[in-house]
Amino acid sequence: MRARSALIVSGIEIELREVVLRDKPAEMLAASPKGTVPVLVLPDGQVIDESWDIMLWALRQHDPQNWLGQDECHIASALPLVTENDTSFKQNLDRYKYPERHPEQAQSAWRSAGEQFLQKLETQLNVTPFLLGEHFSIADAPCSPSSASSQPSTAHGSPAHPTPPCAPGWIATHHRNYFHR
Ligand SMILES: N[C@@H](CCC(=O)N[C@@H](CS)C(=O)NCC(=O)O)C(=O)O
Repeated sequence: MRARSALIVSGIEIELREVVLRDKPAEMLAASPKGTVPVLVLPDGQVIDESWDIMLWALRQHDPQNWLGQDECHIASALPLVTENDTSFKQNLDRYKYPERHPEQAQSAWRSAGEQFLQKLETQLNVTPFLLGEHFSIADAPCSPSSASSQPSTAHGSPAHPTPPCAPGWIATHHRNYFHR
């Protein structure tokens, strides 16, 4: 979603091909044998197959909403947050959502571990409207969908908990950016 939202915001035209992950097309695997999406194939044959790299590629060409900020420092500040989002937070979220696959700890322990990251985001969002300041940036786009998906759901067999911290207005901004263009 983050790669797609950066491509949308940048206004770069692409041909979108949806794939079924359990039946990956040979053309996709030929372009990127690691077998994860997104995969961006450029007209000259160059392949970019990490969502963060696709974001940077798109926004470095056209960044009308200034997601990249004034200089490289903005990107450097975003990176630790995005990395934590993609590694320990996603792992804790997944384990919280599917506790039957991870019986080594109680579901509440996965939840508490994940909440530490949400609390970090919330603390920053109490200071500034977005993670790196006054404007939606390259840090917000990757982190807000994961935070939104951390809202507990009984669909996954999880008991209903009070909503974990995370500014709903901030999550809504991401959805506005992405869905209403
Ligand atoms: N670090 C990669 C992670 C990509 C990733 O894991 N994508 C998932 C879908 S969200 C995937 O393609 N999984 C492969 C599969 O389910 O077979 C990125 O951000 O581009």
